[in-house]
Amino acid sequence: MSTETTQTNNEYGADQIQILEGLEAVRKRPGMYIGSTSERGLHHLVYEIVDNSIDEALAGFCKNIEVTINEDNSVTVIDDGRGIPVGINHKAGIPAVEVVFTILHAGGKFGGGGYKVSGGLHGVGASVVNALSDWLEVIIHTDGKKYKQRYERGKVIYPLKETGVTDHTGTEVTFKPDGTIFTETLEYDYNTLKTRLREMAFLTKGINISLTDKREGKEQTKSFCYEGGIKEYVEYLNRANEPLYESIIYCEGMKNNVFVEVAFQHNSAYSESCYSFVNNITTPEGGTHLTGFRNAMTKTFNDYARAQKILKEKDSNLSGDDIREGLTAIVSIKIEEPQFEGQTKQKLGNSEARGAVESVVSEQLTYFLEQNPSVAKIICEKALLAQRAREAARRAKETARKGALEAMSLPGKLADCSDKNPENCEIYIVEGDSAGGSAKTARDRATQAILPLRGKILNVEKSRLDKILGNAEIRAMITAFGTGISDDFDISKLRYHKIIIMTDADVDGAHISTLLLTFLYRFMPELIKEGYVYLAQPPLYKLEKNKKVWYAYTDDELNSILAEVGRDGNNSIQRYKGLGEMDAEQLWDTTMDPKKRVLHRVTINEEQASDIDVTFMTLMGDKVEPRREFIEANARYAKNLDI
Ligand code: TTJ
Repeated sequence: MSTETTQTNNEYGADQIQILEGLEAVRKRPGMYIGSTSERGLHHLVYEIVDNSIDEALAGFCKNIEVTINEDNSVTVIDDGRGIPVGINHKAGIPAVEVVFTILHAGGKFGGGGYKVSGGLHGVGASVVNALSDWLEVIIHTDGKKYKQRYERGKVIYPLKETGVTDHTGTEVTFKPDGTIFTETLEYDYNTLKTRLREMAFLTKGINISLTDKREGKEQTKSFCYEGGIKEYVEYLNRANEPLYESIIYCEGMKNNVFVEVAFQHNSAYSESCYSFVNNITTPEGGTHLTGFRNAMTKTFNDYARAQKILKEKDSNLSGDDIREGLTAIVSIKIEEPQFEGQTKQKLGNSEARGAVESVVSEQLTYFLEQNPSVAKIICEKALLAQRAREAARRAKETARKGALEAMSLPGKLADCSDKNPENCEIYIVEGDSAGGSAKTARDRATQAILPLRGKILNVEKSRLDKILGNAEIRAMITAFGTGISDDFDISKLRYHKIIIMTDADVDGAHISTLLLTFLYRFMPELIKEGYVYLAQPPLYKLEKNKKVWYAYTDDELNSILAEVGRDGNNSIQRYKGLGEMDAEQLWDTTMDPKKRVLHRVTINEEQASDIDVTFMTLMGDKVEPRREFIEANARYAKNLDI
């Protein structure tokens, strides 16, 4: 305890001690309050502050929120709410705004009225941001006057002061994260903030949220406002697909003190994309609210299909999976005291949420189906087809399993490696037989296995399970990897710790890579999450001069090599159009030799899971135009796949 905190020279000295001890605890163990001090924690500071303005919007008093990344990587958040109260809080004996920024867990609880519904990772609020900032300044416009206060590392620099007059109300907070706490990075990422702020705008209908980057060379701005809220979110997620029907089905209601909002629409694809939120926080592991939604969907559609004789007496019930085939849904609830469970605290535990969602959705969906029989029929028929395909798939899987057990055979086209320790082993998935042949000649037989694939591989976004499991190329991959898929997946059986996708460095190659990644993402996501999947990078150019050879992997690289060796008539530049143009030795030198090659590990950022679904749906969906635009804009998918 430092000396200054024990000097009690004014009437609220005792409170001051408590305050500083509280914030000191935050500085000692920042991870406990914001999850981490990495880039992720740094960004959470912004969300914590913005959450306060969102609360004000939910209370009905704030329409606009402006977020600015300043040149020094400090961040400013401005809203047009009522302004944080500046009057003395009688319990603490200091202005309420000072309570908000200096007392742990004080956020939103004072002053009565509307309850605090939104909340950051742990709902800890503004005082934690203050404690972890080099400095923080708050400006309040209220009752015709302007007020200001500054803090450094959580400590008050001067008492709240009046600084002038104003003709509007609102709150403005600027903070600079503390470099002694955030040791990894202090640089804000525009796209990370953009993704989360867009999500917040979808989840709070009608709110206008803008993001502006003022850093030199990065100047840009974007604003989000969705009058339709989560209905528009579903439309956005489904934008690259063919919806099965026009309407986006929407249910909303209050039950057991839980506010429930659900929006969904089916598309012609086969996977389910369902995102759930509690108080605007994503719950990647679902929980009671999602269970309630699923129960309501299964029960309501089965009841309807029975009543309408779409399901005959002899037919078995539609399963939840059948009804959710091709479903894009958002389930968003607001609840007073959310209980999060599970290892990562990402799963909602409150039992009252299950009943609330189930009852709101059952009631309103039943009504919707009665009013919209043609939509109801389309969904039921899709579910019936799914049910039949699922039965066929079960049979296909059974035979596949038997086949694998009986023969224990690896695919014929696989050139396996001799080392049997998966940690040492890698498998190259190679596009085309001719490149596959060169790769087989070039490889290190001890540790490198080659699996050539012929032509385009199946688009799993557009095929049902029975067809997918019947596809020869996909079966070859499954058996070669050794892990099984979906529910049977067992990562401990993985035979190679590097799965390397090697395709031509052109648009077709990029498309094939994407098809392969889509398959892995849908059926073996753990392989990507655990970092076992890589993209090889073949060179784009070969440059020869005076019997010397250089390879360039990008246009920039070619230019810098040319700058070095001189641009003259003795250069011969070859533009590789495909892997097939390289002989075995060149392929080894440029793309396979572990000492020289360039590999890109494919990763998924959990927070961007919904964006990744969109990425795959964009690439694999029915509409050609978004796909072409996407491929052109992201030649190596650097944007969302974060390679
Ligand atoms: C609380 O109840 C009385 C009227 O004002 C309410 C309030 O605190 N509103 C409010 C807080 N609006 N905006 C904020 C806020 C904005 C930022 C950017 C940061 C913080 C900590 C609070």
